[in-house]
Amino acid sequence: MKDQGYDASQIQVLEGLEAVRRRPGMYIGSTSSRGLHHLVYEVVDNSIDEAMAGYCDRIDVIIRTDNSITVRDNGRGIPVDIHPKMGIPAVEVALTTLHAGGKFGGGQYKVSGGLHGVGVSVVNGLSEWLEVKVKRDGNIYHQRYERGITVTQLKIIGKAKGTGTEITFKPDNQIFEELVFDFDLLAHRLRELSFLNKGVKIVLIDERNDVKEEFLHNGGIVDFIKYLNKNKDPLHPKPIYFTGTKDNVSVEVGLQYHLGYTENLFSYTNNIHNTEGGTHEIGFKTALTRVVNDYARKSNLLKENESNLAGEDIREGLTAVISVKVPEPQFEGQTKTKLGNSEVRGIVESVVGEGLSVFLEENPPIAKKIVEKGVHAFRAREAARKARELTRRKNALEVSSLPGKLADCSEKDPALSEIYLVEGDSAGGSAKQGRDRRFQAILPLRGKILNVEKARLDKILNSDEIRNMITAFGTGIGEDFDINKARYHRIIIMTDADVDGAHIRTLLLTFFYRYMRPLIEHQFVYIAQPPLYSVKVGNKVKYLYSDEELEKYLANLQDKKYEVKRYKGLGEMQAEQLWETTMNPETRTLLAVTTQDAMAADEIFTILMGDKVEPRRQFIEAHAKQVRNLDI
Ligand code: 0RA
Repeated sequence: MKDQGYDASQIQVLEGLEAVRRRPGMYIGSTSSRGLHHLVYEVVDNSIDEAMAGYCDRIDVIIRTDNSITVRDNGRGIPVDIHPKMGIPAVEVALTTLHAGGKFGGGQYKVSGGLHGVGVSVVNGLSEWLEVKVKRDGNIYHQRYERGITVTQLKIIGKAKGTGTEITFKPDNQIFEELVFDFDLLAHRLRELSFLNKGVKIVLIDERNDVKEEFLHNGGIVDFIKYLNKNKDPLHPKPIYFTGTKDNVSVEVGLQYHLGYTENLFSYTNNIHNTEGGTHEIGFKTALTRVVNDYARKSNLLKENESNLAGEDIREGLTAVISVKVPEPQFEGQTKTKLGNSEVRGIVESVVGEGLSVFLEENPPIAKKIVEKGVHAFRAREAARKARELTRRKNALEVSSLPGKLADCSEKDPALSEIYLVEGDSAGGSAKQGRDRRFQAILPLRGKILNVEKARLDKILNSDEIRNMITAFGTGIGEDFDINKARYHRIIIMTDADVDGAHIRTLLLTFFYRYMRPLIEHQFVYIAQPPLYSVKVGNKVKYLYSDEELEKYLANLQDKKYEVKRYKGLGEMQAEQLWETTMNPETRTLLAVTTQDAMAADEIFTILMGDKVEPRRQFIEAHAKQVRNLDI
């Protein structure tokens, strides 16, 4: 009887994980680098669940030299007893059955998950091999799987002190296009998790080059806010923090104002970043606007005849983190990252409303500063609106409103058109000659474009370079931005491979990020990759795009005679060369700019362009080499 049951369930298992292998994208989004890293997050999420249940305070993530990954925790250990229906150990059920994750423990309240939470079996199915070790009841249990199929029975392999789970897996090269893990990417997510789960120590070890980083934040999201604002000048010394629980929904909110103008709101549900916001964010905004306006009136900082401050005025220069834990989260929106649970709105609103009223009453000097900042923002917004109307009217009056420097393409379909933003007039000239004018437009940009971090919208609009870009793109800017009016669906930044070029590129990205964000969200923005070297052997020329590439190529040349040329700027390249190496869609490489990581982007932008000189200098020195491939 038992054997029969085992067979039947094994068939089910094979069918389940076969489906995962046939359509991996359905389960982990993609089989590119992003999907690869998703595997790690999936396994770590399970340990985080164990931590949130209060049984685990340490998680180690190890990148092995063969690019396999170990995730180890000191939780209770995945149960090893025989599953009554399946007739195999519970741990084997968890690893070989689709959607079994977390559900087999009985009455387990699994808070993590959502977008992730597809279960460790998916990771198993997509791994060349996976080994699990469980420490429970004084024993170490071990089992191995290959491409999701059990290849050894669960065995005791030693004595254990304490309890825990250790999973090591090697992503399958039959599935993934990319197999190399990125330390910084993993570090970023693990740091985020450590902020969101205070007291859990997460250690990331890279055995490929002996690097180790530890994340532990007993201050939780208060530490998170400090981290986000570390290169900013705060308006008040300490982040403000509220917490509360109602109907099984727990809410944590941290916020701190800084002297800059940007609003940075990060919302999370069950540790998942909600890039599209949702009901928790609406509840937060509603409470903030109401309480600050009430306070402003009560304390006479807003006069009777003055209108209320708008939400966006009150959020200028605000960094906030909203973290909710919801038993059954519902996600909506284009990328399924928008929290939809309607009950959460009121809960967050009341936690923030009550907490903030008390805080403002008890801290009048800070309250006054916050209100004054809002009033200031309100006036600046009015000024910007007037400036915008002025530019709009001016444009309408001009006969041909496209900038004179723009060499437009003849194609009229935006989906087929691209524009190169080229550093310098001389490179701009080569690009104009080298391009395919049917679908490639060229806009040369001169000098250092305005430093957008320091300036307000009304000032930015005064810059010729910026106005040329806005007109060429056709989209408008800020509140008026309309992606449907974009004249090109590819906007390609082409700068020199030196520090100045990196700086201009970052300035442009900052500008897009702050004022034309949908361009980035729709993946309209790209970075061109001009070669760094050419090597001439006889009359053959080979272009190389990095130092490593050059080294490899030269090593293979052995005794042949060759001539290396290093390109310092695009201007040194002939028009045909520029076409061949950097602009020809058949042969070029473009880096797509993503918002995958608004937080890291903001950090880099702020460091590179904020008012503080020292962190900027340090950053440029540390990253001058990599900055070429900045993927923000
Ligand atoms: C279900 C029940 C129990 C623990 C776990 C799952 C568990 C799963 C993972 C995955 C990675 N680390 C984990 N740690 C624990 C509890 C069983 C009990 O009552 O002891």
